[in-house]
Amino acid sequence: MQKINLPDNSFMLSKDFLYGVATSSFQIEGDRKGRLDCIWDTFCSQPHTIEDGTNGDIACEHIANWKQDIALVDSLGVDAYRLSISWPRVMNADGSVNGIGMRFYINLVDELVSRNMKVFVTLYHWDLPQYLEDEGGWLNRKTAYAFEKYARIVAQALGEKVHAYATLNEPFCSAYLGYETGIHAPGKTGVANGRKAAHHLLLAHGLALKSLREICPNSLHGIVLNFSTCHAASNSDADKTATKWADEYHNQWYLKPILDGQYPAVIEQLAQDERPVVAEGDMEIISQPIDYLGINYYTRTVYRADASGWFEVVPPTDTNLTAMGWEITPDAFTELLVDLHHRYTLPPIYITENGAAMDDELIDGEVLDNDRTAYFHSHLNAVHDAIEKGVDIKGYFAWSLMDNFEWALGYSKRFGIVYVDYETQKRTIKQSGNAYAELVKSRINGYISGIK
Ligand code: IFM
Repeated sequence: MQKINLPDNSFMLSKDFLYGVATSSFQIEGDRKGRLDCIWDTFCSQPHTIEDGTNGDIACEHIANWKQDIALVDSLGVDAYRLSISWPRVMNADGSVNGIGMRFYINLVDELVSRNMKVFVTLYHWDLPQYLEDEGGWLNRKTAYAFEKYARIVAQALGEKVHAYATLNEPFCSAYLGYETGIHAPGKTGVANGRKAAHHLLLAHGLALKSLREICPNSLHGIVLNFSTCHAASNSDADKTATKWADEYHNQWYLKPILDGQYPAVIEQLAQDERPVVAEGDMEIISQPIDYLGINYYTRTVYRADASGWFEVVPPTDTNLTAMGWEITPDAFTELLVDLHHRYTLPPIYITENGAAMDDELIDGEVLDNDRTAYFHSHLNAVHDAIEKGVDIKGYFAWSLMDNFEWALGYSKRFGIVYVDYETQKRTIKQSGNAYAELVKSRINGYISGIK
């Protein structure tokens, strides 16, 4: 069996380093009847939005199978589970609480705590209630205040049983894919829309953070951002400048306001009517201190300058790709982490997502996904290298616990370390899941550099 190995003296082989697995509500829960509609329900019902024409109505039937699923997580020996709350499952349109929905998450958190696992809760992993989208969604500043209210209610219900709250998962995807390119729900387009949505998401983060901290002062509070290392296609000044713009537009746009209280310089490249309206005090709300930063990483992106000098993506020519067509670039992961460490005064970091979709086959009850195990091996070693270079990384979550609804690609891509047969809902731990569990279980108590 392919293994995941780390250097003998690695901090990541001590129990001071946290390992977990991650999921999100819409991608696994199913039970659409138990909640209000969200923007992904609407998006999935429109023609040509989802590659395989599917939706989240059933998904992994996690609402029905949650007890077995949590037992499965526990059987991997991990320290933590990262889940997200479905806003339309816990809140009614009139602002009252959906008691059954909230009870589901209270039970889930209690079960995890009783099994000695740390709970990482993300409040928003893209499933905006449709009734809020009907009022403009993230283009409406009021949505940020609705989010604050929702965050308060969840924090009051789950309290400090939650080890770490994250306000948002990957606001880049919500804003850019959802409101700028339209390939994600709600399918809106335009630079002005994308930037406006991003600003309101960041505002929502800041407003909620303040409330979360008040209600649960002993939990950790942060945000989860995704990054793709930006590489220039050539050494030409034009390509290098375009790549810098791309990095600022896609990566730093979300981090710099939080850590430095300002948008990156690329904002000056936008026409006035494409820039977000920043009200007085917004940047102070957005830039409150966070206790940790969640980083999601999958691959790098190569850019070149287009005819106008703006950036465009150069598709990979490499053949070392995942089933998503994403290049496998662990060195770029270390580079990203070290670069962020040098640019900013970072809080402690958790790698909140990392993993790969591969063309899995279930044969004789087994999935021998050596390719995914190799991906975890190289990327965990990339995290080790970043730690050695001084980056304060406290933990790592594999994406994902189990195969699930991969957004605009439906169920055609499998990211799980557990295989899901969608006909029977049978779960089978893949070879990569066993390798991950073995790594997790091989750790020692305490950490003495150089000695394992
Ligand atoms: O499945 C997604 C997840 O919801 C957010 N981060 C990236 C994953 C893989 O595309």
